[in-house]
Amino acid sequence: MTALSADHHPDQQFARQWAEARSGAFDAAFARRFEEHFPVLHGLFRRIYGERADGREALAEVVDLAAQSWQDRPAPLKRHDEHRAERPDWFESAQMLGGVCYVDRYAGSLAALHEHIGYFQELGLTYLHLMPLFRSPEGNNDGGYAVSSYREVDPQLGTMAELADLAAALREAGISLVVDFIFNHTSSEHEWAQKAVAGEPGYEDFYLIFEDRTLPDAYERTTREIFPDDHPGSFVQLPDGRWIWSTFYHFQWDLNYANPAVFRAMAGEMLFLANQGVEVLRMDAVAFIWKRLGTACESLPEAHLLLQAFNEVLRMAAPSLLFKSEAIVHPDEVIQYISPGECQISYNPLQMALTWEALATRDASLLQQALERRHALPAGTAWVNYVRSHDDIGWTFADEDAAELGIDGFAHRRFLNDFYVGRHPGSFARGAAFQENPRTGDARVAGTTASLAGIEKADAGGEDRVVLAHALAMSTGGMPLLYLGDEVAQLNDYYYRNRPGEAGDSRWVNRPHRPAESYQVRRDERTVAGRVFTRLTHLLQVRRETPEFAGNELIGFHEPHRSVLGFQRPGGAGVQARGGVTRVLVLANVGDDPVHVDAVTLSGFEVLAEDLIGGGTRDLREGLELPAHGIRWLRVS
Ligand code: OTU
Repeated sequence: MTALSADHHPDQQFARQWAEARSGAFDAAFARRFEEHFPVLHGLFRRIYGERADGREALAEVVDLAAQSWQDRPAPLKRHDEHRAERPDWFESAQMLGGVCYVDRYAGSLAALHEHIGYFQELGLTYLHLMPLFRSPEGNNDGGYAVSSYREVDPQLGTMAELADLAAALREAGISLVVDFIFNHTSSEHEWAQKAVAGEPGYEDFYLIFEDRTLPDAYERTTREIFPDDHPGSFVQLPDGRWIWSTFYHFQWDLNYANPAVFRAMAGEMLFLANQGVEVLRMDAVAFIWKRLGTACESLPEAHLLLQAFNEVLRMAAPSLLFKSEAIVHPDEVIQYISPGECQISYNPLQMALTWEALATRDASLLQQALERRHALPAGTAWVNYVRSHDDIGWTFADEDAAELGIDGFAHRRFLNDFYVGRHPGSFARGAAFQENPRTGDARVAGTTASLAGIEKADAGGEDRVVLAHALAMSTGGMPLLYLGDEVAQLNDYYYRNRPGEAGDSRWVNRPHRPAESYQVRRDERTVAGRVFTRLTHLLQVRRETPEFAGNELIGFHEPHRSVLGFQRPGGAGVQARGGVTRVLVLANVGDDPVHVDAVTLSGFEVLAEDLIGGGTRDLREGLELPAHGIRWLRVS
């Protein structure tokens, strides 16, 4: 595909005239952004939809939606847009800290969440991801990832007005509200889905429905099975015998983005949410949104064009909103979604998986290699570094990278799965297998941080590993994201097996209810919860006070022990502008034995280093003791 920039587009004239015709109706702020973004959006539409007349119609409607949405945008949100524009790098600061929770499991309801804002501030949260909270089918709804209406909150959690209230209260407290935009699929109960199946004009092509198995068979020759426990392949059969594209659960039907009306409809839902005060949309399952016969139907070029086009729409009508990419795929693909014009922030699944890999093997080599090779990002973007999510851990490292270190990817994944589900002799972990596919040997692992790290099994290194994993997420560069409850070492919830609608999906093992008792004793260091909480909150405070942790720049630091991970953080432009010549040296020991880092290894630095975690000064001529699972943050020059 050629990169047709709008400026060189033969039909650029159309864009201009079109802009002029409309701009009379726009206020100055919108008109300015329209002029900047419309040509790009137009170019993207041409690349996605070609010359189709309905493509042009959809584009015109999208712009009308954007203009209307801007007009309707509440004044406080417009002020917030301006505020963000003054500091466009706000999300790269060392002050950023994310949290994630389920509304029902953490608080009960949207209204009840207000009571926890004080605690969120105590932790220092600046970003709160509420797990899917939209209307969804009864029973199994994939934890809300099957959406029946993007404009209605699940009545058990509250109302859309309450969501907007909560967004305002969070904003007031310095916390950005993040919600999922589940845009690859809707639930089978969504109005569009019902209309599509009924063949209602205008909706027939909203989904991918096939009369017989001919095309599904052809597609399935190259697609991957994502939820094989639910159904084989990528399609499910409708009661009338037809087949519909269903990448995930059988009740999640993939939208057909080859139809421009789908883009228009989803742009409308996105703009609606932006005006409720949502500041970040977590773009769910980005890799899957475009299909082409003969390909894996993942991460196709059009998936990127669609995200860029959505991004242009938002830039016009809700300029401060960010997209967060959820691409849990090969690292070469993950990186492609991250740019200021596509997704400004992204989960960092590689660092997450390799942190667990290093803890299991007691060897930091693969993680060290990934940080040196795959951590860099374009300016104006940031990683979201998490220790675990509500999902499984997928071992998404690149086989090529592993091979360089003499590791066979397939065998290593098998080892990691066995290790983390506790099948490997001597394993400290208590995890559950997710979507084990006997045909391909593929599997993933679910479990809370504390259970995977050894606390549930009362392993001596358990608490240290929880702290170590979080310390890495706080220091490699990017925003750390805490799964709320993990800071008080919550354990697996095995009761999901007795809850209908959850029993068949082992990810529920790592989605416990708010651990109220652990929170109560979080100041009591005689308890596990108290010790983990005290150590983690200390690290969080140090991170906030360490400007070198802003931004994303990372330089590897080689320490000869295989169990030691080393890197330096020079800090962002802000630190350098203040004439800073300091950096933070991070050393972490993933092994079960202490390590002595000798003076020669540290001889490139001035002799005195500031120990940011332990306090005081270290004389590097004496070398450094790194305890088992120990971490050091040293300000060096
Ligand atoms: C996402 O994850 C969500 O995080 C899951 O909770 C949902 O079930 C799913 O989408 C469907 O909406 O397969 O196991 O990147 O790994 O998008 C998690 C590819 C998933 C997938 C990811 C997906």
